[in-house]
Amino acid sequence: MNLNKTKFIRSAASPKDFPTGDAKRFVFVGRSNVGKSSTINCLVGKKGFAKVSSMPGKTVFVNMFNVEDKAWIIDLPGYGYSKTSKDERARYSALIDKYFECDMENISRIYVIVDIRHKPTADDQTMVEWIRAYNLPMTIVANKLDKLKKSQVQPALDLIRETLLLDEETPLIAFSADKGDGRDALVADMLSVF
Ligand SMILES: Nc1nc2c(ncn2[C@@H]2O[C@H](COP(=O)(O)OP(=O)(O)OP(=O)(O)O)[C@@H](O)[C@H]2O)c(=O)[nH]1
Ligand SMILES: [Mg+2]
Repeated sequence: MNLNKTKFIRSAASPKDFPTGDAKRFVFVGRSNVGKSSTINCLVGKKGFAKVSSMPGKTVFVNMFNVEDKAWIIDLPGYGYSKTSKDERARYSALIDKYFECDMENISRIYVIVDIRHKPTADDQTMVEWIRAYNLPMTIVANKLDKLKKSQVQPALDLIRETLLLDEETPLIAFSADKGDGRDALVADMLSVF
C-alpha cells in the first residue's frame, strides 16, 4: 500500500455513499480541531488534501479516500465542538453513528486522535469506551507533539494512557501532523493489518 497514491473519492452525507468492497478500512476519529484531516495529509504527504481549517467543524461529511484499491481512509466529522449549533452537532453525531452501523464489520483499525497537550476529554473517553465495547482494534494518536517540550512528553502520554484506561496492547503514538514525528510508527501500524 503506497500512501502517496491515495485519492480522494467523495464526501458522504448518507449511507448510500459509504465505502463498498473489501479494501481495509482505516477510520480517523477525534475531537473537532484535534488534527484528523492534518494527520491524513501528513500520511499522504500532501498539504491541503483533506481540508484543514483553523475553524473547528470543518469536516462535516464522512470524507473517503482510497489507497490503490487496498484501503479506505475514512475522515469522520469531529465531535465535541461546543460552538457548533445543537442541531448541527446532532446531525454529525447521527452521521458518525450511521457510518459505524453500516461499515463496522469492515473496519481494520480506528485511529483516535487526541491532543497530546491535554487530558483526554469526556467525549474522548466515551469514544474509546464505545470502541472497546465493540472490541474494535484501536490505536491512539497523540497529536501536536511539536507543541510540547521534550520533558513534557512522557508525563503527557502517561496521562492519556491512564485517562483512557488503555491496556498495554493498545498502541499510543506521539505524533505531529505538522512536523511528521511519529509518521513512520503510524504507517507501520497501518501496514500491520495486511
Ligand atoms: N502545531 C500543530 N498544529 C496542528 C497539528 N495538527 C493539526 N494542527 C492544526 O490544528 C487545526 C485543526 O486541524 P484539522 O486537521 O483541520 O483538524 P480536524 O480534527 O480535522 O478538525 P475538524 O475537521 O473540524 O474535526 C489546524 O489549524 C491545523 O493546522 C500539529 O501536529 N501541530
Ligand atoms: Mg477535519
